Amino acid sequence: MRKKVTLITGALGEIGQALIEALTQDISTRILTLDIRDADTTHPAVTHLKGDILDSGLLSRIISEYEVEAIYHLAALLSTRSEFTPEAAHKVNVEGTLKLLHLAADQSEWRGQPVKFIFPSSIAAYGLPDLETKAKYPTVKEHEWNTPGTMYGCNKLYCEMLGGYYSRRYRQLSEEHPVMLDFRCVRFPGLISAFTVPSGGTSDYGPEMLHAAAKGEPYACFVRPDTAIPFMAMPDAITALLQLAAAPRESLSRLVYNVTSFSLSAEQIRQLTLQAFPNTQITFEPHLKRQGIVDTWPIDLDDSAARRDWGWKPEHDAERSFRDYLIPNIARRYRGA
Ligand code: AKB
Repeated sequence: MRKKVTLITGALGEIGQALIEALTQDISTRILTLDIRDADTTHPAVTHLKGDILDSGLLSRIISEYEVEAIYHLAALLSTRSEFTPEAAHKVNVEGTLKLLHLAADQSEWRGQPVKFIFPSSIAAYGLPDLETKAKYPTVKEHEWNTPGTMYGCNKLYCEMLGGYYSRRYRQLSEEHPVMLDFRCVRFPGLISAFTVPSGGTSDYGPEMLHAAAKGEPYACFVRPDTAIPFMAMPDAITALLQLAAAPRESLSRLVYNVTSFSLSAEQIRQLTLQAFPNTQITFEPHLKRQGIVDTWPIDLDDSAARRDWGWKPEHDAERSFRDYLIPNIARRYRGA
């Protein structure tokens, strides 16, 4: 008999580490993690596989040994990194997702029950043409401005569509299960964790500023002070993934949902950081390419569909994120540094 598992790809990334911690609170959930890196420590409920999502042999071995009930497909190259190597990004972000969608469809057929496929997308799926338009349309709905300017944004938007395509293609497993592949997606804003530092993203200036300040290091922010995009503290991001995964299928009116918590300019993040770490030197040295990317991302997201359909509501607004979650945990992490 194959062991029943929830599969997490890209499991050692920022979202993955926080998600594993949340999922292992329920000891009945067996988790299979996949990442190109070795895991330092593993929980008894977690089996880690080191490998590439593009390795078809590895994916076949997974299917032969495990019955995959749900997939959190987190593996991706983020926006800045994807601009250095766009074709490699396309391979990982699109071909990797396609392979996982196939695996999920296959597993669903075998089980006679849809596999849940939870996919984090991003504000990078939006592309506003210029700063005037960004200011004129500060809050965007899911169907608006779907003209991404980066390879990563194109990859995310296309994979959302692939998720929709495979859900429709394999529709109607039985009367009881009207869809075969249960694809569900959230578009995240920039995420900020107190415990990990992101790499390769373009919203990274927020978390980088805070972590540098807590370490007592100077920080040169790579975007202008007036640059504003939405953000979210990591615990809320994990809540969003888990709530969306748990929502009854019939309550979902769409496959892709915006979720957000608060929007801040880089200067506002600087001020909040200085309140906690007053001796930090934070300067602005905008990087042409990275600034160009963030300028195409919206100031805010309209997440009313998620609020209505599955009760989404972030616990942390900007004040609470900094006061209760980010500052105390980051300060503790680097105490003595
Ligand atoms: C990135 O900056 O690439 C990510 C994202 C906004 O999806 N953090």
